[in-house]
Amino acid sequence: MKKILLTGALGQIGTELTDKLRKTYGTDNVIATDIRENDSHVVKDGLFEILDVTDAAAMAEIAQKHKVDTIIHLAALLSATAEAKPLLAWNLNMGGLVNALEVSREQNCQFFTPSSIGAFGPITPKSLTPQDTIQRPTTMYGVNKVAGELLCDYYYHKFGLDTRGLRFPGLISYVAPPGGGTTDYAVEIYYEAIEKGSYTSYIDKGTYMDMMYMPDALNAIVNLMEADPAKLKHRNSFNVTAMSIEPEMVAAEIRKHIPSFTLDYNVDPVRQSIADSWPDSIDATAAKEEWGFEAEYDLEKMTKDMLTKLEEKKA
Ligand code: VAH
Repeated sequence: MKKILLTGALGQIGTELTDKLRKTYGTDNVIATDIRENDSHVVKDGLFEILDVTDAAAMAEIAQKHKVDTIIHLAALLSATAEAKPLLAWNLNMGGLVNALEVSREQNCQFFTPSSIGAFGPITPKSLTPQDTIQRPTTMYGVNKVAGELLCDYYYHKFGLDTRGLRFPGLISYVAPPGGGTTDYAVEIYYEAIEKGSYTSYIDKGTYMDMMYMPDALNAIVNLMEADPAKLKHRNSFNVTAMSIEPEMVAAEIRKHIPSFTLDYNVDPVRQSIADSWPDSIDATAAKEEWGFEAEYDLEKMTKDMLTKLEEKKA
């Protein structure tokens, strides 16, 4: 039975992944950690430890104390925050990753950390971006993600560490709001459709980006980690996606449920320039062929579920 240390457990992915891992592997086999604590189910419903991932000794101590055999490292600053605080992003995103890889190596843990479509840049082919292609990102977040992919590959080839990772698109969830991302508009639009019946997007119309509903992202993490290693030709950077969308498409889908919904724009040049440097769509063939990746939710099914669940939360 796996014994999992999860960093960044109070973040957008971590909040829901903690629940899924506890249900899948048993509550006592998941040690959720984050730099602070709160009164959420993540802290109250199972094992939780405060951990600053830049503190290598503290991470090693928690891993040893709980005798973990798997580390899922999520703690990181996202693209927009990283662009505003590039040196902090480098220190946290890369320092935290090196610490998690070293603890995994020293304690022979299976390892997962997410990459992102942000690992691609403006000279990458923008449509159906291949699994293996040029990566010259122009953001600090993208530099962190490319370096992270290469570092995780290095730990696999050099030390035999079982490292695995996914290039996530924008993730959409009704549970924990994102923070500091470029794709956050695709979450905010649903919340504000329910709250105000309108949304002002900081990303311009016609700006296509890959997105995925959180349940599909959580399944992808567990399925990749459970995949037969003999079938993996790639390790730390599988392209995964469910849809390539732009704001007007989301608005049209919302109007099927809230006919009066209105969308207008106040474009944020910083996050727009980040979005413009990313692919319009990526090719997930390798993930499908090597470990059976499939997304269950398209825009229509996700929109129906998001609006239903947000209405329930509001009630
Ligand atoms: C961000 N949500 O916007 C993250 C993600 C592909 C986007 O990496 O920074």
